[in-house]
Amino acid sequence: MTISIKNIEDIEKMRVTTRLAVEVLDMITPYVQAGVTTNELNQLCHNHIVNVQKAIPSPLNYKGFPKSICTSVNHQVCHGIPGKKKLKSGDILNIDITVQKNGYHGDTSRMFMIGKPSIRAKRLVEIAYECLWIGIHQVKPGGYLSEIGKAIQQHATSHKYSVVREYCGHGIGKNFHEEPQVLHYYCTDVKDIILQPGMTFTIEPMINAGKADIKLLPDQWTVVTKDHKLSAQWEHTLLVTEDGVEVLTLSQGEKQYA
Ligand code: EYF
Ligand code: CO
Ligand code: CO
Repeated sequence: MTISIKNIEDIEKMRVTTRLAVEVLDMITPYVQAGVTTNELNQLCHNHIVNVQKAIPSPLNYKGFPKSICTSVNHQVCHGIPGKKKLKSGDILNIDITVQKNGYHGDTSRMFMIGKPSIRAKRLVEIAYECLWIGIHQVKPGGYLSEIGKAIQQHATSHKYSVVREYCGHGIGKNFHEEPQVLHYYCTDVKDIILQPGMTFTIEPMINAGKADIKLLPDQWTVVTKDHKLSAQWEHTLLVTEDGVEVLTLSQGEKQYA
């Protein structure tokens, strides 16, 4: 498969869908508190996407995934399945939202800190956010895809953190996952790609406080750190423009980073 280049009509539709994904994260934010279950957060997001946005939660039934959002708590790296456990003060949580509308997908995730997080947890969440933005700032037409992973890895390791290698960012558009794979580390084994205007993809680095090694829980979805140390992840959907990058899932509070 080749990398799809979006035309202006595609881009307009992606602007709509990516906005919806951001609005779900904004909607759910006041509910993310100690005592709430991730199942309850899933239900609120599902209802909003389906009933208010008249859209489709992309993860639901995707390759058999059983829920509408992913919720990954503490040492869970990604694809955490919402469940009955209540969030408690000190937890860190990633909520990952992908919405489909008018045939296009938009994908974004944020970290939430419940109550009073430890200094360690807060620092990991902050550095993971910096990793995302350092990756975004490598994106420009004529630039190399590999620069994204190189910069993210450099920043993470300079803070003694590690980068998960098994999961990556991805092209997105008419499909939830398209080419290219966006590695969050530097790898000389894969053919590099020159970025072109109209490419749309996510950057979503998973940054571990300990070692990079991960394992899959018996539920076959939830990815956790092998050493049970904390993990943090943030995600944006991006468009390569004629003169740089547009962060399609930019939120109000982030304008100063773009
Ligand atoms: C071990 C799935 C889960 N895949 C990717 C299916 O891009 C995503 N988030 O930014 C993303 C979200 C989900 C997802 C939700 C469900 N899946 C496939 C293969 C393995 C897996 O978990
Ligand atoms: Co996502
Ligand atoms: Co994604």
